[in-house]
Amino acid sequence: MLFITSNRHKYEEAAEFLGKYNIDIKWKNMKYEEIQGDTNKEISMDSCRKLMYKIKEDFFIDDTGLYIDDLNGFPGPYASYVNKTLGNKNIIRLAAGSRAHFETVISLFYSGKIYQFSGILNGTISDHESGSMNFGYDPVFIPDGYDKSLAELSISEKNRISHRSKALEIMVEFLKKQ
Ligand code: ITT
Ligand code: NA
Repeated sequence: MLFITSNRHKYEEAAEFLGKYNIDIKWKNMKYEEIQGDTNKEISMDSCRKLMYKIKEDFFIDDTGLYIDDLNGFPGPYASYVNKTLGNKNIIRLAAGSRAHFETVISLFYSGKIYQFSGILNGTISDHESGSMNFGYDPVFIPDGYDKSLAELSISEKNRISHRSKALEIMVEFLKKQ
């Protein structure tokens, strides 16, 4: 199965998680245009449709958003752009202490059809950056039940609780039934 992403961290997390189920994935980085949209689900569906005409084998993609309550859900599906432009220092300045959640939507192209699976992780925006796992917003996101940021967790620790692993787990359940 191919995982199409430009993001090395996403691939590493998915490979660790799916490895436990003996599902082997191959990383493929393909350029494609992402539409603007209100939800990760619709953006992901559109991207998946574009890619399925180019790729003849089964594949999946991962679209992840960060929704910050005090900012009315911003940056939501614009997480990638905002991470590059504002960065974590400004996220702290704007939203330290706010409730927030990540949502991952996986779109799977399997035997000619598209299936979507999603997972959510709730937490709080920290007032400082911490941790050495430098993936996106992880240094400023404190997951519920923890007193440290996601960037202080190893890949396998993050995979026990994350938005991405929850979505992947539902995909695994689906694949088991096929
Ligand atoms: P793709 O090629 O897979 O689309 P991307 O990096 O552009 O890779 P997204 O469009 O899903 O990914 O953008 C989401 C952004 O949110 C991403 O660039 C990261 O900065 C951040 N992000 C995604 N997942 C995250 C996670 O688990 N922890 C922290 N930040 C995350
Ligand atoms: Na993207």
